[in-house]
Amino acid sequence: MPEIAARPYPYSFAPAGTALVVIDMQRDFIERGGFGEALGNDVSRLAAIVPTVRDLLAWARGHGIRVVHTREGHRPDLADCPPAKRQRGRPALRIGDAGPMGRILVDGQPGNDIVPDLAPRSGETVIVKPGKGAFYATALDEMLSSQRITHLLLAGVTTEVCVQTTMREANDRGYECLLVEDATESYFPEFKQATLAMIHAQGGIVGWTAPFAAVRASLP
Ligand code: TIU
Repeated sequence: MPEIAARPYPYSFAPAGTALVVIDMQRDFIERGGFGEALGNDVSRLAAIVPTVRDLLAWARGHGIRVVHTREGHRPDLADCPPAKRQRGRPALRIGDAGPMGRILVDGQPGNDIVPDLAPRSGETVIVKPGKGAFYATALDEMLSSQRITHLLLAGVTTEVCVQTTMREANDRGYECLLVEDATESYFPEFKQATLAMIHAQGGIVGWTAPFAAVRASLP
């Protein structure tokens, strides 16, 4: 069984039972004029991980590891967007408002697209999710369990919001989860570091973390 040199201890996985889940690498969070900037964030830090996520995707595809992409996006009628989420933060541009990349955080709008370098390939699953966690109000769990997936490698943005929420949801559902350290990023570097630490603390209370180099080295 391949093994990744991970924290807090080595992570074993069978490629056929493993999926790479790339969370929300969409223009809304990575480019100017989207939801991330509307919330008051400096979005420039997030683009730096795109080359690593691209290499991670190539590695997974090359080894037959199933790939799942997620996007945080709402229906055009916003029926799946709780008013509390839309009001939160009192931003100048709210979910559903017209912005420079189309309606903010709405499925089908240009801003909701995954960045071109990481575009899903045919045969890969794309989950559009209304919440921070990718299991909430989606068919992700049913899809993974029907494919007998037991292990998840996670990447994407932002580390402490949608990535950590998804990883905790997955952990509670019994998946063995590893977060790829340099394939995830936050608007707040200190939150990223704290998230990595809290995931692998207490003997891996939420799961494992490892850099992409260690993931790649597990399957040459
Ligand atoms: N604001 C923030 O850090 N993140 C989100 O709103 N969504 C995701 O993390 N995808």
